[in-house]
Amino acid sequence: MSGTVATRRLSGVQILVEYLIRQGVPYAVGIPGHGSWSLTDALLDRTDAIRTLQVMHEQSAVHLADGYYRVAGRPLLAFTSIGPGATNTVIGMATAYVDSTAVLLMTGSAHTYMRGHGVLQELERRHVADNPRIFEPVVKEWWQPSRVDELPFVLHRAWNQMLSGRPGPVLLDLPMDVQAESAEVVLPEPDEREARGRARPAADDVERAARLLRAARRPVIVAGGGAIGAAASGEVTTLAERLGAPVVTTWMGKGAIDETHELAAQTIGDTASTCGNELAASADVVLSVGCRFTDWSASSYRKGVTFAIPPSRLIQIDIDPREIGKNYPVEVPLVADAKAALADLLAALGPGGRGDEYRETAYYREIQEAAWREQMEVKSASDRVPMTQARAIREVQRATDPEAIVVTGAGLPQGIVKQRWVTRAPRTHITSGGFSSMGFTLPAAIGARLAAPERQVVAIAGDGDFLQTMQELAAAAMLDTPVCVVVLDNSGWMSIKGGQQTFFGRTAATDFLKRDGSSYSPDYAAIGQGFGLHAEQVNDPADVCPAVARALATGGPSLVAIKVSRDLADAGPDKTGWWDVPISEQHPEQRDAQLAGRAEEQHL
Ligand SMILES: Cc1ncc(C[n+]2csc(CCOP(=O)(O)OP(=O)(O)O)c2C)c(N)n1
Ligand SMILES: [Mg+2]
Repeated sequence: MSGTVATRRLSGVQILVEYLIRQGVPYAVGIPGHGSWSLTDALLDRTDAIRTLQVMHEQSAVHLADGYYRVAGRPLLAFTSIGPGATNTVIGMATAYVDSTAVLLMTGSAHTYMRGHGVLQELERRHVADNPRIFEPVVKEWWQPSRVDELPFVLHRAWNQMLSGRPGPVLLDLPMDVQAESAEVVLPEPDEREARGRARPAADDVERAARLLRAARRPVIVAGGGAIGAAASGEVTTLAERLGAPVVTTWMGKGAIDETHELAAQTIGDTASTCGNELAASADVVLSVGCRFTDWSASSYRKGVTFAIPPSRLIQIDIDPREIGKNYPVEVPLVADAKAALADLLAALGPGGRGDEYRETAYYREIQEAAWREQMEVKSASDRVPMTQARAIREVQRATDPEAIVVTGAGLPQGIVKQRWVTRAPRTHITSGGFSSMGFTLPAAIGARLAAPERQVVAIAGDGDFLQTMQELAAAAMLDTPVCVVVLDNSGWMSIKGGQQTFFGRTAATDFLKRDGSSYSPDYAAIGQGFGLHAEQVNDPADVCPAVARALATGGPSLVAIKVSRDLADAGPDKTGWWDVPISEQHPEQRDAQLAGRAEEQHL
């Protein structure tokens, strides 16, 4: 073969652009600056194959790419200039890193021959061209090539690193001269470099797991983000039916099973479901599929609240060995791709009986009787005005198709949607789960819609979340991306206020107040209109569904602002678990409660 491979003379950024086109990347999203002039210039020559999208803040470029990946399972390029544009993306990369989603970020970097001299916007006092070290804890790997001819190698390494094993964001910090200079190169053939294949678990461990599951009387499957990332929802559901086991989900795992399935036992953790927690805590065997057992999902490890491991015996599937045994002792570790591990487990269990035989067990009746729905009705059916967020999202969902995508960021809406939105399919519940970033909702929703142009996309943001990236209404307007932004306006950071009240008995700096002490809210409908969107204000629960339906029917970007309750008792999701928040001696009552719970935690 040698001597027959075609070389091409390409600039650094042309190599990048041509490589992205070979990988089928449809969009490059970011804000140009002198640090990435060469890139935006090179993109101009390939508008036939890759489109440049503008956002109004670099954080949003990464959230948008992240939202796209969460829906499509394929990455985009996010790009920035050098310096502040680059550092603006850190929260986006951290969000992607914590939730194991793939984003390729290119930041501009000082010319190699001028590194350290103090190029405009260079960070150089501790190390020349030092931007990437800011990103070190939030990327799987980063590169700062010094020569153009390094780029083909760097790109196929970056691509595989981003997408193989446990996915994650990667950073290419590209010096301006390396962007501009040309070299004779061979572009990597994606096929020849692709790290295809699914890592399988050890066969003897699969046998042990199957034996444990066969003997289990109260098995529970815990589906995390890994189940969705590995496209293992079908296997999760089949295994649940084979075992008669309920499936509970974490934030990232919501959608791993159709939540109307009779074995779907809802979410687990502190703002989740009572049925999910009760079943998981009383399981004899817990099978976890790609979940980290965070404090939020595991009720800070307090025994018997969400889990009791031991005495429950844990079979843990994870692609990343560092998650195995991290928070609970493991009886059977299965270091593997979730889909492959579940397929092997199903094969080891052998053929079952009838598909719905599980319906005859007492355990099944218990799963069906778990009294959660009635409790949810209290807030979800409430007629009060200003309405509960629970009612608001019920009405929003009434206006949408079953396969609609819902997107949330931090705040009460994130917990409410986790607890009450009925998710029917994987990759339709998109949230900044592990890092729980505010400001995620709107830009990620734009990315979600670009990934699924045939789906309805509803971005449900708290006013605080929305106010962090609302400038992306401009991006939605310019792209004419039909996302429906629902702003739940309670004049404050109510989730934080609620926590203050619970844990400290008083609140501070969480209400949006005018100097006279009255509540402050911008006019969100006017803001939407100001950006050129169809926008409405809604105050009555009965008006929410028609307003959202009208907004979706416009076929363009839209905004529905909803006044929601500021009353802490009914503002947010029901607390269903336990969360360990350290409390000072100044609040003895709350501190005693915390210490009592802490004494029962199992992680030590
Ligand atoms: C970027 C960022 N800053 C701060 C926080 C801490 N935080 C979590 S929720 C929240 C308030 C969210 O307010 P809002 O979006 O209005 O929702 P609400 O709880 O009021 O319904 C804050 C400040 C965070 N998660 N992310
Ligand atoms: Mg709020």
